[in-house]
Amino acid sequence: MQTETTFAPLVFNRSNYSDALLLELYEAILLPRMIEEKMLILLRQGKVSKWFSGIGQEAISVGVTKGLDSSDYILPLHRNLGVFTGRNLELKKLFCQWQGKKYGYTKGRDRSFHFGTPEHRVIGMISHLGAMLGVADGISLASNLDKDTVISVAFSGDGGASEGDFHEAINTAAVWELPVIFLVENNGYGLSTPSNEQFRCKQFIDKAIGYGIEGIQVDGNNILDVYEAVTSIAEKMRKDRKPVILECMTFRMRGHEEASGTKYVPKELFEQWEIKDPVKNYERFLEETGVLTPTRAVMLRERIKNQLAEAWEQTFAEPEIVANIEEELKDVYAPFVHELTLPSSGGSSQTKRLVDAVSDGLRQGLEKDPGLIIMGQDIAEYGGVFKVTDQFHKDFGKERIRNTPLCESAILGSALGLSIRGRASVVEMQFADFVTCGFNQIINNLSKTHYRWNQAVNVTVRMPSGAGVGAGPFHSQSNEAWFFHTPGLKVVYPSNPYDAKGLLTTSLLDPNPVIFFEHKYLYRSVESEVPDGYYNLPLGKGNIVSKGEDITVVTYGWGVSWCMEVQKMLPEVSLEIIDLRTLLPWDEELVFESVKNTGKCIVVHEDCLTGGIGGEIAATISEKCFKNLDAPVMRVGSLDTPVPFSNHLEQQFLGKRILADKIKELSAF
Ligand SMILES: Cc1ncc(C[n+]2csc(CCOP(=O)(O)OP(=O)(O)O)c2C)c(N)n1
Repeated sequence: MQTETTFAPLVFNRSNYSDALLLELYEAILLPRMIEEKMLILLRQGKVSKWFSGIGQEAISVGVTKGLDSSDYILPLHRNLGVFTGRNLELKKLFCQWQGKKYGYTKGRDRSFHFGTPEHRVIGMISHLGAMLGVADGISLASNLDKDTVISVAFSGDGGASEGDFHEAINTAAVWELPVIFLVENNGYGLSTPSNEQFRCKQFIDKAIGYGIEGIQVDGNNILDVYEAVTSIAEKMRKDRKPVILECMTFRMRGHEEASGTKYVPKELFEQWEIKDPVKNYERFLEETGVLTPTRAVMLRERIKNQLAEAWEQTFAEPEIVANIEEELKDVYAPFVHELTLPSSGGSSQTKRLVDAVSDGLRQGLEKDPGLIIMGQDIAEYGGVFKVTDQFHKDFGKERIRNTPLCESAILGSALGLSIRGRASVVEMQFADFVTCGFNQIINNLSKTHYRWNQAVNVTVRMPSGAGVGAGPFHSQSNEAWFFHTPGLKVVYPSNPYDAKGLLTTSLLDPNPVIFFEHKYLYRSVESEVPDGYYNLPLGKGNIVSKGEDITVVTYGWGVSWCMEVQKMLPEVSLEIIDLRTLLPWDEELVFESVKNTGKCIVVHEDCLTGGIGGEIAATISEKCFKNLDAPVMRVGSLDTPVPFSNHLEQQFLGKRILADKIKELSAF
């Protein structure tokens, strides 16, 4: 352990390592250095674009990768080339990735190290720092559930450690006793921001105390120190499953990225850290101990040089991507063939409330898939704030009905990690409003992962939403539009108990992230006949809940009840009420067909008017059904204010207030 950085040539402790191992480490650290040296030349020649250099920090990536088993997961960042080379990724494929070629890991869809390759157990980053730390939690949670010995290592920079995700992920791992090494590469800068403008603690291992876990600090430039630390932490962690913060002290010898320069870094720091260069020092040590002869060193460099030249030649020879819209759209979602299961004929059924139907669906989902995990705040003994999972922990155990700390982001990240390990999961937001605290995971991680690197994301996020219960601006929002706008998500919004159960059981099977809305007011106010046995319903299919001739009403959720009420109030107008059931993708065919017959259409939702999904639906109908329309497509939404608390204000807020008048107006056209 060390706390102060000393600027002297590195001293290596070879322990009882064999010559073969020492040489293996040498080859492993030389390769990323030589790739980077070549990158700098290619950059100057304008043959490659952006590059984040890890020169000076290679001992960390390489020491970690070599210190783990090949079955362990690594979640590296932008300076961790040595992880990718250490796990023997094909160089041509890696270079094609950087060049945006189709042969790369993301078919040109994402850049640099932004990809996962599960076969190598390397799960790369998204741009948003901190986002992968929670994913490591999920990966290691799967290890605990499967009772295997796989661990994970999640990288963070010292700058990225200021993100809330860092705190949430470590806190969750500490509470759940997950085998994750949270590795902080402390290189003193986050882009241009020095440590003293980033955090106040003296060192990151001090933070470990607050999380009740162990913190270990090493000289990150010394490959043998890193290797030793990782092997011993890993050995212990496979038995004693607790997370550890491993702080590696190091320095970035080049700019944040090659175009950004290094003016903000005092020159003497480069001189001091040059003395501690991880590659040169290790090479010197090996030569001094006779493990590496000069001839062997020259031969090795020559071999790598040729290998790189060949891989680059092949990369440049790869054709540029031919853009193809169909192919792009196809990969946004993981393929899913829905197998319709109808309620068994003659099976029993009961009148149930929506809350009971959701509960039923979840219960049967858990029975059907023994790998399925539910995570949420207060969902075990307490049963969840709406009692949807009441008593579940008794039947399925607390491992599967998992109380979570108040860490929305880490838990949604964990759900992605579980998916990577082949497990489906459900995350219950206590209220849909709180999803904002996990927004990044949904919008940037869950939704984009399949498109980027072909990983199925079987996560259902349950969202108790909506107004009508006098709960004010932060417990009443309709926020489906936030997700409707995000390719890669599916958005489901049932209006009644029968649909809620059938749509939920399908969502649990779907290998795509599903944002599943459950209206709080409807939980206990609507009832319908619900089969006791298992059944499911297709996503993406709407339902005509009331046939009519004069006006097509497109709605969902609570809006369905509003429209049914208005139909009773206005028997002179015949409404064809369509319950969309799934908002993304929405059932255009069903809607267009109805509009063709009625010639008039109104879109009704509880969400505020401006930017609500009604705008998109109305625009599409106007465009696609123009010839059939006898009037403009109209919309009803709620007031463009936050959802107010007082009952009087809330009633005024809700679009229901103007619905009958709008229908009369449309009818009069
Ligand atoms: C959430 C988020 N905010 C800002 C950025 C922009 N950004 C990219 S790298 C970086 C600095 C990161 O510093 P650090 O975590 O110390 O890692 P280092 O680059 O030093 O390895 C910043 C601010 C980002 N990628 N993600």
